Amino acid sequence: MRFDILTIFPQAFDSYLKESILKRAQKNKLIEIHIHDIRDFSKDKHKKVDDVPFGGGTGMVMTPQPLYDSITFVKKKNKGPVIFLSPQGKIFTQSKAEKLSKKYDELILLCGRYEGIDQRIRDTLIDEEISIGNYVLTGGELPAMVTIDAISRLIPGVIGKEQSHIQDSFSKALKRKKEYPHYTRPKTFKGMKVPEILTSGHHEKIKKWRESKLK
Ligand code: 4FD
Repeated sequence: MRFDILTIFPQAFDSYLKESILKRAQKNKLIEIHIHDIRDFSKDKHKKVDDVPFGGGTGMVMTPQPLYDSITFVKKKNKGPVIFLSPQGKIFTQSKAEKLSKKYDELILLCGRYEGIDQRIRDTLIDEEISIGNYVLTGGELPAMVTIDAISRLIPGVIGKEQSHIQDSFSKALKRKKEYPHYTRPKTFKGMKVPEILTSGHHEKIKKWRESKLK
């Protein structure tokens, strides 16, 4: 999967995407992430990317020119849909992550800042608008990272096969959001014991116990 991210805050991605499992996935050529600074496309003498809203009101709006030019530039290399991360978008779910990961090899993610983007860009260049939840953030950068993470881990080889999404409690195969309690070594931690059944080796009994503990 190829992701192209459009942002005015490219450094925001350094922390997460250059570490963790997604770093290995990039090294192993399972995913490709290209980050573009919208400001680099501004034709304004001060590289401005925002302006006051016509009709008045509070806050700033991202101007169309840098958005138009940066999106048009990225579309030459990435043939996937342009997804705008916004609190007004359709809620992003596990099912949506699965659909996007199956349907596309390439995605363009547009991160907004300020109060939003000029409506003419929305009307002409945005294919989908996605929200990661009903809350407002200072930018679409965290939502873009959440989206990339959720989609990438569904690509075969990105996460270890023992944790593969096929047996993930949140996957469609299981069709439920339930999970049983997990324990690991040591058997006793600060006096708290691991349920004995789990260390008994009785696989059938363990299966039954886990089913009884689903939450
Ligand atoms: N819930 C989300 C996405 C972006 C965001 C922004 C309009 C504000 C929350 C467009 C207004 C983008 C989300 C940036 N906050 N803030 O997914």
